[in-house]
Amino acid sequence: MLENSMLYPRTTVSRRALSLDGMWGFCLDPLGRGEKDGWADGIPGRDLIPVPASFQDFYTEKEIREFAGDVWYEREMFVPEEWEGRQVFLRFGAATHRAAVYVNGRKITEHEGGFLPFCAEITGVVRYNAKNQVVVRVNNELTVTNIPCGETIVLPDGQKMNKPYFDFFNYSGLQRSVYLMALPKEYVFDFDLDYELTGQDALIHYSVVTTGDHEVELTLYDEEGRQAAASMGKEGTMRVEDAHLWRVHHAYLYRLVIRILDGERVIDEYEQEIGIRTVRVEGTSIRINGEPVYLRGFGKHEDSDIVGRGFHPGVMKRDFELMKWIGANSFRTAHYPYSEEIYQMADREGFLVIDEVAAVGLFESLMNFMEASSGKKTAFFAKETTPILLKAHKKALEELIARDKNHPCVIAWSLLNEPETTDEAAVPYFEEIFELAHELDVQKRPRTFALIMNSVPGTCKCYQFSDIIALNRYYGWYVRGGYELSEAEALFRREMDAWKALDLKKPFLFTEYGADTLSSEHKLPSVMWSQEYQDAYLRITNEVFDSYDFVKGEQIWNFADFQTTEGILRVNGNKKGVFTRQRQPKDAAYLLRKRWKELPPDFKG
Ligand code: BDP
Repeated sequence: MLENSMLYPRTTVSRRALSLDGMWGFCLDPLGRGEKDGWADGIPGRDLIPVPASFQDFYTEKEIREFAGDVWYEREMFVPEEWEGRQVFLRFGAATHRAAVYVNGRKITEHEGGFLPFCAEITGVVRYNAKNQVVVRVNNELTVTNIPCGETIVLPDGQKMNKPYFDFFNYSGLQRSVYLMALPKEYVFDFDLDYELTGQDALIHYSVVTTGDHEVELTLYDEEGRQAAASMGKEGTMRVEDAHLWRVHHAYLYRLVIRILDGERVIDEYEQEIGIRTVRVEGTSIRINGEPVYLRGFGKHEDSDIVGRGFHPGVMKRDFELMKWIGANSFRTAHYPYSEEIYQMADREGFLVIDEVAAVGLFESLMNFMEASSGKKTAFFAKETTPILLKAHKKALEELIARDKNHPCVIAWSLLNEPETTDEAAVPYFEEIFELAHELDVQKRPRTFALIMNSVPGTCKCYQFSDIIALNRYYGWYVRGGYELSEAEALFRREMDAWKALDLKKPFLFTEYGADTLSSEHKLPSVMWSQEYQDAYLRITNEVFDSYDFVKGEQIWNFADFQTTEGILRVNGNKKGVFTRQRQPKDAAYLLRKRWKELPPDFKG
């Protein structure tokens, strides 16, 4: 079990949550001397930057944008007098990729892994009714022992540089919200929910973990605020009569209130919106509430101008509006867990989310998107350091499932993106990761991972672990692009025929396909990189999808253009977006809109 509760910070009758978002003091530590030089007591310089945000794109200096190493943040926080006697916590939505936190000069916690929240208790360290100082050291160096994988090299001039094994810019810093929280001593730590539909009613099987022994009460309210069910005890079942189900694009959210009681007195109260729905894979179907669904949507990124990977509610809102406009019903949180607010919005909007842990770059290459299509193999999991990586991966998975398990939008866990699977060494690694996901999820949601181009029948040793087979395929882009498109189609069909011959009786999903397209380029007849080519590519690809009954979804790469490491294959970023980075449509958006609006929701059953 995790040391700290992963529940989202909320203010209720018994809890307080104060946002520490805003301007923080900031400085780089190129010599890595901050610790020795006492920066835990206060950082040098007076530069201010916003939190949440990636630090990279504010500055005009290349050395800052590309900086690899420690950066330091600092701010004051006022702890109210009336919080004395409660438990006080600091909570970071994320610190990318690792952090050490100091309060009033004392180190209170460290955390590894850049895309999941962590808390630290600071009750014994803070001064009440007074200002307190928070200092955070954030390190953004990439390694092969933590996810996402990459390396950090030293250039001849002594500067460090990150070399990601993945195709997105290594944005970092305090990219999500920070909260100061007060909780009662005895509080709701965690809860699990599982659903069963019986006729018109629904059963909610639940268990609650608290930090004490007092009685627990659950009450469920419908959208009109009427009580829909209630129960006493830390474990049990609630029956919801005439249940409103959470459905794709028609979300119905109940409000679950969990109270710890001492007689009449409320010791703690926590609440969360929940949706009643089931998720099952049956044969080649993905079923929500027993009904088959064909997924259409995107692989996304948290990525936008100026704030980089920083959470921005305006960008989130625009993205959901565009996804609704185009007729999407789902997305994958490629290639890391997103900000919690995005899942809350998906719950509300009725989107299906494939929730991905940050296990990307588990294929040794700075251009795996190119090299895997040439058949390159790297025996990534045969490294001496693999056990350390596995440990970090498992910890991230545990944090991910604890954080996201009660979101109705989360219908599957994606446990890796494009790992090396051609070497036997991958097998025991996969076994552990896939088992852990099942163990931690009471709903036993389907597990998947995205297969890289060289992972095909005959070479891939790991697809059997997946409940849904997810393919990332680029026939017509990395493989036989341009005038060779017809050959690309033939090769694509040859691979699909090989999968068909295996008769796996599992749903297949395209978690990536796409073509880089510059919004500035039009060319008739089409050439690669033009908008016309993106359309031509999609027409062929869609025909292949529609020729195989077991293909139950398509999530195009990518929702929007996004920032990557610079290089000869990237024009100021990856341009496979259906929308530009500024969230305006390319021509392909209209083609997809037509298709996705026309396809029946349960296409191919
Ligand atoms: C795949 C990766 C994705 C890349 C994409 C591409 O999963 O992160 O951005 O291909 O090359 O290799 O566009």
